[in-house]
Amino acid sequence: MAQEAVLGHLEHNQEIADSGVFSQEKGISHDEIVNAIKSLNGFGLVIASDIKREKWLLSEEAQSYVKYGSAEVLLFEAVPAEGIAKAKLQEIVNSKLPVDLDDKAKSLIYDKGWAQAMKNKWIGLADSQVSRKVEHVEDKVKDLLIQIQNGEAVGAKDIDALKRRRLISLQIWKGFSVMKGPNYTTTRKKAATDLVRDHLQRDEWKDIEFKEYNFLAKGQPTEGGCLHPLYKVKQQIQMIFLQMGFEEMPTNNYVESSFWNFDALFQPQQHPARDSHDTFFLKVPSTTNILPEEYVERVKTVHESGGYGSRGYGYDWKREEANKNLLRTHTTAVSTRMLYALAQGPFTPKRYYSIDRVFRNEAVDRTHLAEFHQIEGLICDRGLSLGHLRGVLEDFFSRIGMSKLKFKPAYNPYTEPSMEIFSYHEGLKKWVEIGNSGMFRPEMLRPMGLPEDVQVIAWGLSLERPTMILYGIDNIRDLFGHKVDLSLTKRNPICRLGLN
Ligand code: FB9
Repeated sequence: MAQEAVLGHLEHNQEIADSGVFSQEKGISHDEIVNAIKSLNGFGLVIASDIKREKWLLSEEAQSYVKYGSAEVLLFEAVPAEGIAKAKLQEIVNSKLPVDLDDKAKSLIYDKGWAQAMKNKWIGLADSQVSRKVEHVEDKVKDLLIQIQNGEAVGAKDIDALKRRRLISLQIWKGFSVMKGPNYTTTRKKAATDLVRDHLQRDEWKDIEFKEYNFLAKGQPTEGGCLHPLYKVKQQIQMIFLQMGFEEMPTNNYVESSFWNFDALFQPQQHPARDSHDTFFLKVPSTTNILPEEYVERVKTVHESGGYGSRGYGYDWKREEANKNLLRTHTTAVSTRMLYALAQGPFTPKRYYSIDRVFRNEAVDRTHLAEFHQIEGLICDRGLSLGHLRGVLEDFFSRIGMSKLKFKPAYNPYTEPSMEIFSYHEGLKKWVEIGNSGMFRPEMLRPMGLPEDVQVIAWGLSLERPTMILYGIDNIRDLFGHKVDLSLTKRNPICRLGLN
């Protein structure tokens, strides 16, 4: 319709002088007229010349100044010659404004008027009393805005001053003037997009007009599956473990007994972490009944009276406590099972890793949910020391792109010594806690049956923390859980951990 209107007008007229005026005369939107002109110009049916007009638009605040006077003049006129208490001034200014103006607008006009009148040194304030500093003022701002509204020229300095007060903004209008082009015709054949059988059969192909290919057109977005950022970071970290010779541990049991999750790790039964405020215990089935009885006895003994150089905790260890089922609070429960299994046969050194969900009944906030994915690595070998632990941590974290590490003594019930791990994050310009580590205690390893000279070094971190930092996500609910925006999954970039 727009193309026909343009071509039809040029049949009896020399030109379309202004596409904006033309669109109003024809009752067709200017955007449609512009698109039609561009298309006709592209095929030489018309010749289009750019028109550009600049127009200053008044803001709502400026329009109220044109009606009621500028804020500073309203404020000045509200101050009587004998002065007035500041507390009463706003009431007087408001009384000069229309009643239907909302309170927020009135308050804005008062605040701006006060600031400008003080800046102009029209008023003064002493002991909460406002007084006039000049006898008379002119409302230059209102006059300038009326000039602009009438399309009259205004000096550059005045324009800048009004722009700085956000009273005016520049509107740039672009349009075309149009004349007949070399290929002008009054009616335009619909451009064909493909050469088809009919064109060839009916000899039309000779003078068909084909639509131009738009090589810049974006292809249809491909729908399909996308990998979640957590999964992508997990894959990268798995590759690092595998490159370092680690084997994955079977973590396909969220439900665990308190025995494997706590007791076997020498975590005392009265430890606060074993309280239902920190741990999710199961109602059904509430207890386990399959535990390696001989090993359980050794664990009971080490808790009550120690052994292997330890004096134990000296409390009455209860089997029913160990039988309680829970959602594992750490993947170290799996590490314990793996080390116990390793101790049942002739000892061979092992490197194990796991990355899977763990559950903690803790207060949730922007960076913590009641569950997270724990990353854990361990090395079990003869004669390992803290030096080996530091070495493997330097190697592991450098592969994630964190080479500047610091270690801080820490406490874990099942490791001694233990260290918190920190790295200097160049992006965040600060030291970031990146994990925890330690050497499993003899009270944990010896009851399993591992030889006296075998040590285990281990460390852990979360999958969510590095993922949130790498993908710039500051609320864990935007990463994990039922409120995740699936488009985040579709648009997030590939994961490239610092490859050292
Ligand atoms: O992941 C953690 N921080 C982290 C890790 C990587 C990272 O990479 C960025 C790209 C640069 C950034 C941050 N942390 C461990 C440290 C803190 O976030 C901490 O506040 C939260 N921790 C979790 C536990 O909190 C309930 C992270 C989680 C954690 C802590 C300890 C272990 C595992 C996970 C462990 C262990 C362990 C210790 C000894 C032996 C075996 C396992």
